[in-house]
Amino acid sequence: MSLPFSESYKELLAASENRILILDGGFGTMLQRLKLSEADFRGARFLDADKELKGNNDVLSLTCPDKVEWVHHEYLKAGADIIETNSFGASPIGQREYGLGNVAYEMAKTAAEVACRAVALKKQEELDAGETPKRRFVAGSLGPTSKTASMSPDVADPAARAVTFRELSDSYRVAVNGLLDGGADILLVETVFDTLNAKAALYAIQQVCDERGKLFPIMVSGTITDASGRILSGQTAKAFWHSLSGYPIFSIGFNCALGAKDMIPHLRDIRNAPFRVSVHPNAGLPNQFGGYDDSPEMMGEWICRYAEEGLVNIVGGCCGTTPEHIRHFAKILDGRRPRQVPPKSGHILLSGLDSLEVAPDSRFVNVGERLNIAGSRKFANLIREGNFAEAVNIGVMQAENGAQIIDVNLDDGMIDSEKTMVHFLNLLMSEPNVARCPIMIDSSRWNVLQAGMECVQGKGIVNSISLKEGEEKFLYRAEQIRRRGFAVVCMAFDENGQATTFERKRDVCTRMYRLLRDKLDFPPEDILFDPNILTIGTGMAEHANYAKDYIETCRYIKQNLPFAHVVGGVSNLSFAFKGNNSIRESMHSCFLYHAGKAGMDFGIVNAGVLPVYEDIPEEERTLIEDLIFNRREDATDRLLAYAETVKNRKLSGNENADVLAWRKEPVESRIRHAMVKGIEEFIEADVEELRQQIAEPVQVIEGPLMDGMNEVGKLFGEGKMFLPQVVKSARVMKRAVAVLMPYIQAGKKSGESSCAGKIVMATVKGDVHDIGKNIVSVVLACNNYEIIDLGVMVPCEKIVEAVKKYKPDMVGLSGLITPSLDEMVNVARTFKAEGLQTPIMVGGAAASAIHTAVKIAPESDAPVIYSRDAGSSASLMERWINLKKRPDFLKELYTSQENLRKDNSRSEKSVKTVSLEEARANAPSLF
Ligand code: B12
Repeated sequence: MSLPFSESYKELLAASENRILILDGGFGTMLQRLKLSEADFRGARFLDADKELKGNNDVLSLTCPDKVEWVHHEYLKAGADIIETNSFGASPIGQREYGLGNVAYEMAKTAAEVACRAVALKKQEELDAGETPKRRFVAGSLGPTSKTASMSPDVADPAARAVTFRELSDSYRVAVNGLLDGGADILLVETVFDTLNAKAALYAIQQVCDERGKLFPIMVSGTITDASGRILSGQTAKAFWHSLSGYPIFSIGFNCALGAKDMIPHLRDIRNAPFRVSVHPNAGLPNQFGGYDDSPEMMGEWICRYAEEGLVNIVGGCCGTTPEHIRHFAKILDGRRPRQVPPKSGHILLSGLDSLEVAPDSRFVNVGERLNIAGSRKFANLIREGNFAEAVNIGVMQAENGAQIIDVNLDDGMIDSEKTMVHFLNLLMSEPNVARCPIMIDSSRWNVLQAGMECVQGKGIVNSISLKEGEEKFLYRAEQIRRRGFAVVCMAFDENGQATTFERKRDVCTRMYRLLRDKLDFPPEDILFDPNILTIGTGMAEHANYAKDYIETCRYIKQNLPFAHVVGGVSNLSFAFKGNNSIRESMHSCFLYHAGKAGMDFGIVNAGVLPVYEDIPEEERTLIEDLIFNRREDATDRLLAYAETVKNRKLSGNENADVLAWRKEPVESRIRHAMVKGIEEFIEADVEELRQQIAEPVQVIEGPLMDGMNEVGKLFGEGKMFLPQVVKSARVMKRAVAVLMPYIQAGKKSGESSCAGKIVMATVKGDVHDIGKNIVSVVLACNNYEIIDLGVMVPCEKIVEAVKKYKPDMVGLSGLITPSLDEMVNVARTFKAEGLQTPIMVGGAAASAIHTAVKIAPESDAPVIYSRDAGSSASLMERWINLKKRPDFLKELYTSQENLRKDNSRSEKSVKTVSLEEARANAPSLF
């Protein structure tokens, strides 16, 4: 349910419109100045407290309110627009260690009252001075508590948790009520080191907002703990944002742990978040004495950079910062434009430890189906035997083999599904190799879904809810799902049963969509419909249109229910052919090909075992498609008869004797075939055979291996191949390249023992492709260049660091996906900002000469060179390093890039549109 904004929300929106708001600074630093004793902390009220209270800053709101008010007042005088209440740990769980949990509400309320008093005092001072008072805000601070909900406190038991989501949300609820009763304008969930704790806080806040009938502004601020670029519980900055993307928050950002400089990459990571962005860094990293060294001016330099890059809307300070810092920040940010909040992309944003964004041009997303008791006997047995470690391994293997989301279904009559779901998910979340993926919690029982969501910090998907038990339950559950930070699968099922025809599927899905949008304002991109993939080929006439109707519904949903997605469990389709896996897999492949084209964008499927659509014999495809589209009455009989003839055949995976005909072909085609099919068995022998026949080992790569890879890329792009199959091809390629490496290296230019030059190589941030980069590295190494390989997904800052450290002659950037192009521009821009003159050589399937000339080169002071392949990289390097050749090389480079830019601007101009008036004025006179 969407609530009206509170007054403070409207005022905050107005205040943040045209300027960067200033938040206050460190609280502890200020208290240290006061040198408070244990007696001060206890005051008269807690004289007899059992535990030591010194260090429990929150108690000071009760025992020394004047001192707390003094700190607030200092920050207000320094120019803070927003001050944070002294309530970081003022919740029952936060106070448990001091034995003061029972006064947490009072602490939070008093903390807000004290802050409001300070604001009132400042206002009075301004009035007394004849000034127009500025609207200042009190942000109720909600710290993370010392417990974490998604990590185990016990090394021996990864499933153990010190606190649950519900305990946390109950505790936060007390604090939120206290803060709002005390007059807080904003609720600030801060220093988040575990996103599940933050979700518990947001859950509590929404409950309280409901009770009060209005939405208060919510700020959320995470803490990136170290150079790993992740919060303590393992999420990247982007995954953290994705986890919170479905909540109605005012701002997102980061605080604590890092200094102002080190915040920059993380602020860039959340650049596209459709919320305001806040940052309150420490005054540097703590020194050996636990103090902070960064002066206001030192921090100010970086803070100006935030503003110049348009990264922030709210800036303050955390540990070690003082009113002097805040005064300086207020001064340097005065008159600077705040970050423009980008509109929502409309893409579903998911996360595990890593982020997953599914845009309309993303390929089909495959959801691993092996962690399903009903669908996998092996998994079911492991769970029933209590062998959870092995069961988790199945998940790890799926993730390694290309599953992008992991489905978990523990519905079984013989086990306690709710308890098992919690235990299993806790274990799964402790295994980074699978926890990096978003989770799909799959159950027909609401209690299991609810318990599952409360174990997961990432943004996953709940599978599923429906109208089976009426609108009220449907809406309640959807709202509860949103509040736990999940997207939802809505199954086409209503009070009258499962929708089986196109008309029913269309009507039920449309009804659910309208309910979610109109009653709850549910984010449309977080809605996935499951219009039921039902079994065909059963011999029953009423089942004949099942597949066709599903595909028709996919098309309808994409055209009529904006931003929504379509999902389905594919194995249902072919149950009638149980026992004949070969034909079942072909059916799934054909079905996915057509449903995918019609708009099905998520599938619960074991995609790694499916044959490539093109490889299914034409006769078989026709028979299957006759059945799928119900093109003839005898379609089932004909496919059944055919199925008998291919029962033991295998089209996918390692092929058996009767389909080894391809082994008789020439070696180049065998290599291509193995690449496209992902067959590892013969690749080493074949590559060796070809190597002996040709002059240069690298030609094996640039020839049949690359041809095979390009074919894989084409089929993948056309939706005829799925990611797990591409992973298999990549493995074949890696094995093949490994055979060739020693020979390529043996061909290293002899007689030139000294290094010809140095190159830092990296696949840019966000991109995992490394096969090409590795080949280029080997080729360059063989030409006597020293290679410093930074690996894949390399953040810009690491590249800058490496350039400063190694002083290379060149930096090589690889990028194969479109977002890598922007990242390359970012690297060039950052080099310029850092005053680095090192030239950049870009390559990889996404890069191109035109993009390099038009978008990257103009951002850089140094040359930016595009290289088509590994071979040309060596000669380009040589022409740059050799000082005699360099002038001609640069002349040629700059001229060709200038020409490309001219061509580009000409073609842009040629499609320039004109206004309606101009068009009318230009209309031909025909009469
Ligand atoms: C193998 C592969 C994968 C493997 C990568 C395994 C690995 N360890 O590298 C896996 C399965 C992991 C994968 C994942 C994905 N992939 Co992929 N993948 C491919 C595929 C089929 C082949 C890439 C390859 O290795 N080619 C062989 C090498 C040798 O060629 P190359 O890299 O281009 O390198 C040569 C030159 O370009 C040059 N070069 C390369 N780098 C550099 C650097 C320098 C400095 C220089 C000088 C030269 C140079 O020299 C090399 C040798 O000559 C391509 C299709 C294609 N045709 O490229 C898709 C492709 C790149 N992938 C694609 C996609 C969409 C993805 C995913 C997003 C899919 C998904 N939905 O999750 C993810 C990406 C995840 C991420 N964040 O990066 C798309 C990208 C589309 C786009 N424009 O954005 C492609 C084009 C497929 C397609 N048609 O849709 N993929």
